[in-house]
Amino acid sequence: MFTMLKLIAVLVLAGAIPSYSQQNNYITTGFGSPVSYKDASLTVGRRGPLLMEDTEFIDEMAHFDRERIPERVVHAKGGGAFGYFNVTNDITRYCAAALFSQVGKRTKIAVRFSTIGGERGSADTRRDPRGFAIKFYTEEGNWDLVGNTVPVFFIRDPILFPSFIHTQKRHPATFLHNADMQWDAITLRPESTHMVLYVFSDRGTPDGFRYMHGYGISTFKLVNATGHHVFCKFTYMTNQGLRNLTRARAQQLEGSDPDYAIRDLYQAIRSGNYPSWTLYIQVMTEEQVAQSSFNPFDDTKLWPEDRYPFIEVGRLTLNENPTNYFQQIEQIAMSPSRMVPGIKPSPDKILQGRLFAYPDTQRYRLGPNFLQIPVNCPLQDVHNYQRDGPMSYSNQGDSPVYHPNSVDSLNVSQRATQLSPPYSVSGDVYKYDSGNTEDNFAQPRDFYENRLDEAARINLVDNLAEAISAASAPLQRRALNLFGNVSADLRSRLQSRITSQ
Ligand code: HEM
Ligand SMILES: *[C@@H]1O[C@H](CO)[C@@H](O)[C@H](O)[C@H]1NC(C)=O
Ligand SMILES: *[C@@H]1O[C@H](CO)[C@@H](O)[C@H](O)[C@H]1NC(C)=O
Ligand SMILES: *[C@@H]1O[C@H](CO)[C@@H](O)[C@H](O)[C@H]1NC(C)=O
Ligand SMILES: *[C@@H]1O[C@H](CO)[C@@H](O)[C@H](O)[C@H]1NC(C)=O
Ligand SMILES: CC(=O)N[C@H]1CO[C@H](CO)[C@@H](O)[C@@H]1O
Repeated sequence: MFTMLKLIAVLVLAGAIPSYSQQNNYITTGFGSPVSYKDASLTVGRRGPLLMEDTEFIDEMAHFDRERIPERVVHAKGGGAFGYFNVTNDITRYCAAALFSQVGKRTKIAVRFSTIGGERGSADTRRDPRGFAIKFYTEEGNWDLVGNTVPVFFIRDPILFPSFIHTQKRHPATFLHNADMQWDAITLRPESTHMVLYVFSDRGTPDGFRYMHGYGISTFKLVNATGHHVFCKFTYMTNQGLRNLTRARAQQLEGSDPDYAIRDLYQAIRSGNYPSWTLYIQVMTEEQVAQSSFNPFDDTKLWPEDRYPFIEVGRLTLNENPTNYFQQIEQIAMSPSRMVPGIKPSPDKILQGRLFAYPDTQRYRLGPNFLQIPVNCPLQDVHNYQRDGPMSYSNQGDSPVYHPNSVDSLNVSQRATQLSPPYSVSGDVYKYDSGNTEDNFAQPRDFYENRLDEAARINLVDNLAEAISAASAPLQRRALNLFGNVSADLRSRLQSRITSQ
């Protein structure tokens, strides 16, 4: 990786680590000393026992004992690649972020695709939204666009996230997936209806990672060079076309080829068949926010494209496979809190909760110095007053450890200050439960009636009926009530397919 090479070059120049005048070609311990024999441990006689003094054995075994880091609490199974982003349209009237400054400008990117609910060894083709996260290595720091492949989210308040995820994971007693937990939570929180319809449509079983769109879902704020802002949603559409698996095929692949999507991506890139996506923004001014009939900061809602048209920004191309999965994909840390000058958070409650959750879990999953891992390193030097902690690798030498100081000549960037203009907020501090106070069904109804054709409706009903049938009778009735609020037609089709209610 280029960042790794740069880091090593810098350290070598600074005299921090010795440079090797010649490469060796023998096997070593972790501390670099040549191993005497690799295929046997040190024993007293032919039949053992082993000796404590076999430091080569202990070096090998003790490292092995610590090979696993915690898997991601969500999005544990995934694959990824590297590539570049190329600006194709000028959006500087909305956003002053350096990566958008010029048509034709290229920025290195890393992408990680994932399923959400399953463990790290689970099958790629299980019904689920997919994660689709992009890290842009810009000249003003790393910007992470952490999206999913369906355009809406199942809740609009982040405090419900841990509970909702628990219903997608395993039952505490049986360690089995449990349809009652899932349908209990879904029917008690009707704001989940919109996402549930997407996930049980064909969009819930995409054909690998290359044939899906990506959506930032959470609403952000873009600031332009004169300090004016708009609110924004990000969408990146596949140039390969949307493709999905039938339910039967997806279920078959769960058994026969659980790594189907990871393999497909790797092979496509290896054969020079580089997948690409076109990045768009939708924008809303403060006036449009004030006049909107729905809350633009509600992650269960789409911004209708007839009123908020897609504005092209550029093209994302993946042309480089990882050379070391653990170092480049497992250890990559994506977070919506990683923004660059010109991109800011909006009041979106889900986003505000996410700003805390990702770096928090990454400090736990990878350790507090996870930003020093090469794949997470920015292109430019880091200058701050954070020091030490486990595994600190680039500890900024002898530069001052406090601010303000009279020693270094660093100051904040005027550009970053100008692109962070003050804004006002007001309101009564309160726990506002929006489960039933906002419209939960108009957009799901539009999805069912207008966005799906009849063939897609048939698949949706089929997929939903199978899943609801696995729940107990009272929950089946609640699910029918829920979908009856979307459409009487959907309810009656489901009713005829669910036998035990
Ligand atoms: C309250 C809402 C949410 C919370 C608390 C939350 C929390 C998390 C956490 C803790 C991780 C693991 C990160 C890691 O270990 O590195 C994660 C991963 C992820 N989340 Fe969320 N999430 C939320 C909503 C969303 C939404 C709305 C999206 C899509 C727009 C999303 C997309 C992703 C993706 C793509 C990943 C995987 C990133 C990767 O590939 O490393 N999440 N989320
Ligand atoms: C980047 O986009 C510009 C503008 O559309 C185009 O002229 C150029 O060929 C593109 N470059 C690459 C490497 O895709
Ligand atoms: C920033 O946006 C405002 C409001 O739309 C506009 O008047 C101004 O010209 C924009 N600035 C730049 C540098 O594009
Ligand atoms: C740092 O920048 C701020 C704002 O541009 C300025 O007011 C301040 O004097 C600068 N401080 C130093 C030590 O240069
Ligand atoms: C939906 O409509 C039914 C009436 O058929 C009602 O009883 C129910 O509470 C509504 N809401 C939900 C979330 O199911
Ligand atoms: C919505 C959609 O594109 N559905 C397609 C999913 O894949 C099956 C099998 O290829 C098609 O028949 C559907 O049209």
